[in-house]
Amino acid sequence: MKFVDEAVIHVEAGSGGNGCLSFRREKFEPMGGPDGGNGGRGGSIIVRAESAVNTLVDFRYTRRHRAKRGEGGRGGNCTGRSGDDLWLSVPIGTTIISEGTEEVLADLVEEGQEVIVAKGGHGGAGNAMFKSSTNRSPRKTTNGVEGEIRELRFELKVLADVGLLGLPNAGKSTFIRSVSAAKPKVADYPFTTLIPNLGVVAISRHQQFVIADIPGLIEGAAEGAGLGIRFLKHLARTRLLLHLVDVAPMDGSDPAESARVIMRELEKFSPALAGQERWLVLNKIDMVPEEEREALRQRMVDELNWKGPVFVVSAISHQGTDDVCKEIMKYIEECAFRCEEDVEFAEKEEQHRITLEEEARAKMRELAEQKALRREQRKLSQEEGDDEDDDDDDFDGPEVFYVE
Ligand SMILES: Nc1nc2c(ncn2[C@@H]2O[C@H](COP(=O)(O)OP(=O)(O)OP(=O)(O)O)[C@@H](O)[C@H]2O)c(=O)[nH]1
Ligand SMILES: [Mg+2]
Repeated sequence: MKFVDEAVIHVEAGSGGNGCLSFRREKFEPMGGPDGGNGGRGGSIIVRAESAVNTLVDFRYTRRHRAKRGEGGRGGNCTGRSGDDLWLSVPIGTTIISEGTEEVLADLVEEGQEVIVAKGGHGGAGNAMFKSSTNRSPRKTTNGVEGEIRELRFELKVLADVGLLGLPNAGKSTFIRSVSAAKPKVADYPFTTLIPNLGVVAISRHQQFVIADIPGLIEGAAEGAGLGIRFLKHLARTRLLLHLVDVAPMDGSDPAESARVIMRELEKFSPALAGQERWLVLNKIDMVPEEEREALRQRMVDELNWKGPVFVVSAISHQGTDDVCKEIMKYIEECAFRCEEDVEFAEKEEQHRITLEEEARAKMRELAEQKALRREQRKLSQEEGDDEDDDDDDFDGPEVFYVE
């Protein structure tokens, strides 16, 4: 199944049915009075978050969604049948944005959470409604109200507490494999991971957190190089980032410089994301002789002028990974506790999240515009006889799944 994290759809709620014009005419009641019923209500369109849904791919194939209109009223004071509501299921973590105005209509982050995105129109009034002491036989009716019509954008961001960051081959997938039951593919070539993978890390029966492994970043990612930064937006809802650095890269490159590459890309993508709590995790330490490890750690801290927490691990042999997870759990619990106790802190967190999402959205838009421009230019040059392939940034792959 394709992993799709964005879709634009068109929704049309049903219009209300029209009111009916009718008079009661029966054998011994020739002047029975008005009995035209009201029209039924039009169906609304409701979006609901469901854990059984993992991708927005269905909305790529079906873009128009229409709810039924209400039926017209009938004689004998019969109200028309209401149009059925239309339910659209989306994955948990989907944000609904009004295309054009960019207004965020809803953020569906819990199972079963739902929102009406287009309201069905009211039914029109039948002539029976207009009967009064002065007008006993009204011929007036009203038509049903039009249902709401909207262009919506769905944006899915996976929900994780912790996000993994790093160059390709840093060992992100190996790390998530070693600490959770998730089993993303691991290989010694770059860009093994093409879509986000989520894993649940269980510290104890009641203590667990979700960790997200996203495709590796490379220099120039903010300008669209490699798989680009489209997956960075999935880190927008994390509390903590783990920056994995390969301390013994096969190409002999400098680990400190590799770390700086990621930091620069992060900064370009979103200063808010770059400013988020981030821990340095020096991976593949099994490749470094034991007596050199402390010196290496110190050198990295000095060169990067690193002030935050640093961990030294070997994801492949589980060395040090449990310690990282325990510290993460502690940090997440402290954050959650502070959010409950300290209103100011909670507000600051919320504001940070809003800024981050705005920055991420602006960056994605900028990249999409650049891409459209490039496509346009390519089209022009193709018309002039140049034939280059069009690139497509949809990835085929399994859906995002939680593994416990
Ligand atoms: N020696 C050693 N090798 C490791 C360690 N962690 C990962 N590797 C190896 O590094 C290579 C890349 O690991 P991955 O986990 O696929 O790296 P990644 O960061 O997920 O890479 P992308 O998905 O391409 O971004 C694989 O060959 C792993 O076996 C480690 O702690 N020690
Ligand atoms: Mg990977």
